[in-house]
Amino acid sequence: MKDAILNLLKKSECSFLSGEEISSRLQVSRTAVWKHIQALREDGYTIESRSKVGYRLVTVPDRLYPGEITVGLKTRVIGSRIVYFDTIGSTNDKGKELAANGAPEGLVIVAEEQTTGRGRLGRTWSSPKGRGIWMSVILRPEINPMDAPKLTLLTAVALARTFDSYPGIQPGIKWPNDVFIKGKKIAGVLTEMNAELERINYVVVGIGVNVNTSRAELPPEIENIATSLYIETGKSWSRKDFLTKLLEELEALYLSFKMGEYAAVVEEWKKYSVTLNKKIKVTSPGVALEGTAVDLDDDGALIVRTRDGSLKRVVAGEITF
Ligand code: BT5
Repeated sequence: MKDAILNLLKKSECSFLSGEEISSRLQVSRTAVWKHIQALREDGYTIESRSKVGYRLVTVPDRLYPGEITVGLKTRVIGSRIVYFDTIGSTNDKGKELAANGAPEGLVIVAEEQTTGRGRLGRTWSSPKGRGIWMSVILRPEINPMDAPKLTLLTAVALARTFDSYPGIQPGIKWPNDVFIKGKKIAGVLTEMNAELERINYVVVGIGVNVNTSRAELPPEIENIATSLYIETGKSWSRKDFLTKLLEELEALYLSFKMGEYAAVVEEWKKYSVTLNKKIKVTSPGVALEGTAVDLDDDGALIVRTRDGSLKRVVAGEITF
């Protein structure tokens, strides 16, 4: 009901809508309308009220409320349900909990702030309140668990496409999961899954994007290696618009992936890559090698030419330049 009232106020744009009209259109009492208006105000909406005239929506808060996101969202699967938290430990942990309890594919968990945001291998992910997009998506692809890393690359491409739509922003993807702008990390992906030997139960794709974080808000340990859209452009951007575009790109890529069209994703990944043709060091469980990143194969594995000229295939791990 709260969302229905909000939508009516949005539709009437700057003009006043009487309490009587709202109550008759939505078949609720005037008192109920008033209570929901109060609740919307508590959520941060500025609603002007004039006696005998009615209510008028003045400003919308900078929040990632599901009602705000779904209104203009053109997806079928990704974001078909959005679960919102003001503050949470980690959206990936919540995603795993909900997925284990049967949450459907496409459910998105989004939070204004994470208190224990995670990167890979137990690293921390800084997630200050209201400054970025800290979200997770539940997927249930019918693929071999060995193919799950492809989802990380696919998500990185969705992120790169989204950044690409911002004026003057040229995103680069560092294998496997980082998005960089001018040599600094602006977004990361953490893919976690629950699987049996040959079957995936669920995948939780966690995405962190620095949108409006200022330099002063970056923790000292990352201030020289991280950036945000705000730092790069000198102005704030709508997190809602970024999230909407990202969910749409993610859905387009995921649906074509499910149809078996992964080669095009790999090609696009290569186009955005800042890893290929660079001298790199790779560390992954049980592997440590140096060489030149020469290609990404059709499965999304990195092909590295080592000093002796041999080609090595790396499916997961960490690279440094
Ligand atoms: C990642 O790990 O890049 C994956 C980040 C995924 C974060 C999302 S937010 C929503 C969801 N819920 C979670 O709990 N996590 C996911 P990795 O490649 O391991 O990089 C981690 C490293 O990036 C850290 O050790 C820092 O050096 C750096 N870092 C931390 N916070 C950052 C930030 N906000 N922006 C840029 N770099 C950051």
